[in-house]
Amino acid sequence: MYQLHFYAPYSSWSLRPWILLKELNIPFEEKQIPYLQDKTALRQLLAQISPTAKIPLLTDGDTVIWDSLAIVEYLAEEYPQVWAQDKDARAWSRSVCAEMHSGFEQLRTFCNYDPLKRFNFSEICTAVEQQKVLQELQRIDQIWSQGLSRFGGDYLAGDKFTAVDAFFAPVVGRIEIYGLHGYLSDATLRYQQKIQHSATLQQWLNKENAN
Ligand SMILES: N[C@@H](CCC(=O)N[C@@H](CS)C(=O)NCC(=O)O)C(=O)O
Repeated sequence: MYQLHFYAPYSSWSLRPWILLKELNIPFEEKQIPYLQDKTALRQLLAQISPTAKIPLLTDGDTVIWDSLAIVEYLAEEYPQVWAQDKDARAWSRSVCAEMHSGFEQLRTFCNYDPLKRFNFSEICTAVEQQKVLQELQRIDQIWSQGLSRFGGDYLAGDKFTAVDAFFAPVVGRIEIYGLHGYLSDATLRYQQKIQHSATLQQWLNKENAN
């Protein structure tokens, strides 16, 4: 059986494969790592598990897969429902997942993923920082609007939860944490609320720290 090594609810990168496995009902064993405040101790602990000293990490017998994008692609080999059935939707999904994986630096930097807290965006960010974040949020709104209208479902690539929804789940959280709802259009706000209040995401947020 797959084993997913992660820490919850503070690891945004771990949320991606975890929520995908849960939403798709793929059996796996949860190997939750204690989230240590001492960063050196945390890094030493992670180095024992992962070649990059980072999580998430998936094992499948002797096969070890690290990095959320590689994990998703590995799962897709056995479970084609990881990506949308429609070829065009799959191509779009892979493109925006890659864009998310390698970009959105401002959002990551200034809107740290601290999912159990709430912050006032205009108080914790300077005007310049806000502008940088909002530029990226505009792109998120554009991506989500495009997926919702083009593939015609409640999810980004159609009527089922797929990897592209998993990849944007941490952004759903960041919008909630920093109260950025007002910068979304109606359809994307509905999508953000649907994911934020889904039973699966709530299960993630309620995860006990393994400490
Ligand atoms: N690109 C990697 C990023 C993984 C990553 O940065 N994970 C963070 C947790 S959210 C981590 O393990 N940080 C530990 C550290 O940097 O010491 C992925 O997609 O899995």
